[in-house]
Amino acid sequence: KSVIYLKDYTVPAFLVETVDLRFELDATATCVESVLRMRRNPQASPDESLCLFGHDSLELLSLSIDGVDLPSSAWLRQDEVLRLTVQLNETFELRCVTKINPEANTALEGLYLSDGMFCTQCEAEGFRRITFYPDRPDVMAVFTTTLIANKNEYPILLSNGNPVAQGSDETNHWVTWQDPFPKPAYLFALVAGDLSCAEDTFITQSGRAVKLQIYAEAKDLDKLGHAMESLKQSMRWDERVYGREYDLDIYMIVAVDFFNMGAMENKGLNIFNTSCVLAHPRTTTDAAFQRVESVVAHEYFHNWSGNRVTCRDWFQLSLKEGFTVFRDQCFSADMHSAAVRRVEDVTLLRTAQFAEDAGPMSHPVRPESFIEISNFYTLTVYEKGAEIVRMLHTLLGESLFRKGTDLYFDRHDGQAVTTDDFVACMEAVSQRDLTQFKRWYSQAGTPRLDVIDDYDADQGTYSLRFIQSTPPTPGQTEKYPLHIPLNLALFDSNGEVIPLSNGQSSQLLELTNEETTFVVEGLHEQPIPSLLRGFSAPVKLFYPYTEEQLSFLLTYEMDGFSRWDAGQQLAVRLLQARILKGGKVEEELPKTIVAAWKVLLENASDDPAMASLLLTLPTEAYLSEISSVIDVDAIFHARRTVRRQLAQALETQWLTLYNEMGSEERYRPDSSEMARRSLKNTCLSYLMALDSPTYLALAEQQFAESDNMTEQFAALSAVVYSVFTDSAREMLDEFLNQWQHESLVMNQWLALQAADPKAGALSRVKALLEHPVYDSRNPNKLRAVISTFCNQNTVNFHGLDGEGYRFLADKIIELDKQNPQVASRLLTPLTRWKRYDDQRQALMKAQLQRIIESGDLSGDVYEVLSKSMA
Ligand code: B3K
Ligand code: ZN
Repeated sequence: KSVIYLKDYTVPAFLVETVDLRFELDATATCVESVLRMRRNPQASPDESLCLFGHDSLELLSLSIDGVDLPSSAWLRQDEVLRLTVQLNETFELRCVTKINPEANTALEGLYLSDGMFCTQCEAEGFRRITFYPDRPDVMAVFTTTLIANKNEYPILLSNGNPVAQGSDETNHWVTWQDPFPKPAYLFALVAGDLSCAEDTFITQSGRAVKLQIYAEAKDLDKLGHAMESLKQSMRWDERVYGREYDLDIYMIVAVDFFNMGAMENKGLNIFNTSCVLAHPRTTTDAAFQRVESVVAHEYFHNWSGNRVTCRDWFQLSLKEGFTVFRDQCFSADMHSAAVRRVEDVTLLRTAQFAEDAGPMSHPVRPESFIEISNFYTLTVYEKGAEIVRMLHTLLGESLFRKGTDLYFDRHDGQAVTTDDFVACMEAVSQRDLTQFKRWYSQAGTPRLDVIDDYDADQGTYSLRFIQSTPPTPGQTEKYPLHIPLNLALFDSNGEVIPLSNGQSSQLLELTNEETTFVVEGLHEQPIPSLLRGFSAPVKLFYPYTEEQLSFLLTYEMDGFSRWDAGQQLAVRLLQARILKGGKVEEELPKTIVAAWKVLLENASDDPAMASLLLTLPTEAYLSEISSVIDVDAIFHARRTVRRQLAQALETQWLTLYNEMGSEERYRPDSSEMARRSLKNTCLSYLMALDSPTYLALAEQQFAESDNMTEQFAALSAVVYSVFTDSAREMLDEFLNQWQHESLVMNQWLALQAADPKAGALSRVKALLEHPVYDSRNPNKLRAVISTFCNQNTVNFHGLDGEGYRFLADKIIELDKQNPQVASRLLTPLTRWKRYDDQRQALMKAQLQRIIESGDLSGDVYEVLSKSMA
């Protein structure tokens, strides 16, 4: 298995001007004809031969150049590469015919069948499973695609761009699509099937009408309204905030049930996992509504950040992903509460991305090498990449940042570029030197920032000393100081902010050295610092806050993130102390915590969405990430005990708030109603921690009476996680009965049971795998059961009999043959073995070893395994 390096990049030897594709669609034998107008790249060396990529599964039927058939001696085919050995002109036409079997394609990459309909997934390297092609993102061409299929079985035929011709005979029909914008092959898509569609129109800022279509199976037609609204909002937002207008006459989204990830931004024809597009109040939780909104926006924003300007090579993936995540984060922040969205984004980063960056797969946002690029669609490339763009935004300010993106889109429209090109635009508009800043792209690992302060009462001076360091990561032992923007505020003892030297209430410090000292003069008392407001840089901050200071910030800080974080750190203190004692500590809760939570509860209705976050204890995942050795049982019990004690100590308050948040109104999916439901359900889950039949009755009532999935499912979850196992069983059965025909609801039903921490979880999970609603070919189902069990049901997955680990290894070995991408993802929890005690380490390593020895592994699984065993 060979390693590909960024340093080996060379320009393509040949360019493609136009591609004409013709698909005769058939479930088991699809014939693909491609005609490429090619020319030698004047920038490449003139004696390079033509290389096309093609997967082993391609059957090559014929190859010709300028109308002349080539004999098989005219090429060499080896390891995905077809090298032409004949002499070529400056320009020529290459015609290639291949045969493929979509039905046998279980990897769900290239052309495959999802519930009987044809669809494609080409990013990153799926196009080479369709035909031989210079499948690399810096080869951009104009595509024309003709689809031919049986007209009864596949009445809808879609591809990128605009439909330009069609026709039919007795049995078949055909449609030709043309995409005028040159694009890399990874943005190609086609769909053929029996689909229904919701339609709308969007008038762009320049007055053009764009037809919007969202396709799904007929039974799901009533679940498309939210995605349509989200799409229109995204289009408007990108015009307003980035000045970007949509460029084709039609924008299509298709929902498919079999999909390896969330969605794909193919030009003019997005293909979505049903879970990221379908939404209806009866069947979809508020969280899923929000996910639909943000994924629709994300894929739409790619039309400029990704499609019009794309990546030169896959090492630049964060150029489009980091930037687009930043854009979708800002969009959601504008649509809802900016503080809430920031807290959610930081939570994901600090738990999952920090854990990735501390593990064996740690890599820079712009990686140096890979074996399988699919393994690099990571939280680091996406989420840390978005933080880098956010820091640029912070450093330059709103208006210069916008000038920078304008320049970027203008300068590079129609090109395939690098993260350096992106930063160069920011440098050009700001006249700043961002050379050091670019280390964020090349240096892996989470920086640590230690802060030591000192107050000199006689002089009235306060100094802050910042010391930064980054721990070594695989392949990168030496680390250099980063350019860290740190947003600082100081408070006096009355809770007022102290104006800083810039006359403002907060100041942006730029820490560029290993050590930086910042001094404030003319103070009358020792200030309380709020460091890293808004989480202005993706670092681990260490400052010895006292409990009083944290309570103080929880009360007075108006930066939403920092206020929330103060509350979390207060809880972290308590939880960590108990984790050290094994978790099952019954001593009384400290008064500071109870008092803080009481105030939060009393003021909760001012901002219910934020209150719900403030009142939620740090997750097991976060507590694990910040542990030196992860003690799964202690973490679980500590968290559970503190929850119960908080429920006990403030029982009346929880109940009052629960009732206050209850509503007689009909369901609405807007922000304020979502916030209300979120807070209401947080209260319910605390009340259920009391194991009292009174609250069981309350949950049962909510389950029975709610007219929406958010409340129904929250009630079900609360009961499933409670001690009332008989009631849980009944409710689960009732829920199954009610929703068994809704595949997405069944995913939730499966996931909820897979996460149930009660003893015996593994055998329950194994039973779920035999359940009729389960389907081992469907990635959503695999994730719902296997991934949920291994990532969320920590006490059972990490059971000391090692059976959880064995189970996962068995599944990986089985799944790697079917779908390597999903198999490689599922492997993650085992790769984190170094974080656990010796006994678990040994058990985990034994299973990794067993996977290695199981035989012929995919590049995907092999890469992750070998790196985690190194
Ligand atoms: N660009 C796609 C991800 C493709 C993953 C390929 N293994 C979705 C997105 O980030 O928008
Ligand atoms: Zn993306």
